[in-house]
Amino acid sequence: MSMSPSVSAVELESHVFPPTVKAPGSAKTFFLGGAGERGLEIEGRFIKFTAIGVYLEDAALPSLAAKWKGKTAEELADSPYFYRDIVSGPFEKLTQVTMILPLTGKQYSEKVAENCVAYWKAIGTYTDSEAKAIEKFMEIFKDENFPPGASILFTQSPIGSLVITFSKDGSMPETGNVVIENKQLSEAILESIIGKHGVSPAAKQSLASRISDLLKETDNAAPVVLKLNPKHQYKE
Ligand code: HCC
Repeated sequence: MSMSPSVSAVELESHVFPPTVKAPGSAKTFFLGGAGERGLEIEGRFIKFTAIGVYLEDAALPSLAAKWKGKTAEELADSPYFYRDIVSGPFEKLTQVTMILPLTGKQYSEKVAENCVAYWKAIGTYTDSEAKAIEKFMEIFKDENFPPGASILFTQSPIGSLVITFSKDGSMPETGNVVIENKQLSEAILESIIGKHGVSPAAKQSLASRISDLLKETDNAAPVVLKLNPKHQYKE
């Protein structure tokens, strides 16, 4: 039996991220792990451009519990490995980026591309295949326009497919617009938001405090059941 954890909605700049959603391109239900704004300091003022919600498949909680149950929000927030485990954990993620200010597809995708490429160069994994995936990514956004309230949705599977969906009014479409099969890109997009140099410290803080609380409610990890290869089983 799978039950969604009991989570609350988060409201940011009049956009409401509901507690649970059905993600485009996935049959699963996701709960709101955390949400926060992404802003830029412009002429000494912090301007909020987007509101970002990070949703996780229900199975994320038992998976994260093994290492992180019992830690305070502060301990989670201080651990880069916690965010790494969210980005690369064996469960689906849904990242929703909702416009507070209008952005063109070109503006948005250039910023994301810049951060992904910087991340890959830093960890030494920028190859031809990533360059191609980023090129395809920019192409998808080239003619798009995102007025306030519009959303970009990334459904990220653990095997590495990235489903990209556009929503003009913040509602959740049933199906995605395009799929890019590139695990590195799928992970780098979320990494660029909540990773070490993530663009949304507010989303990171929200994830740490909500997940710290949610893990208190998880059952202790199920015992590991070993499956023996019959060839190797002991027989009298
Ligand atoms: C990223 C980088 C940026 C954003 C993201 C993930 C983002 C972009 C905002 O979600 C933005 C703000 C001002 C601009 C262009 C883009 O939300 O001029 O890795």
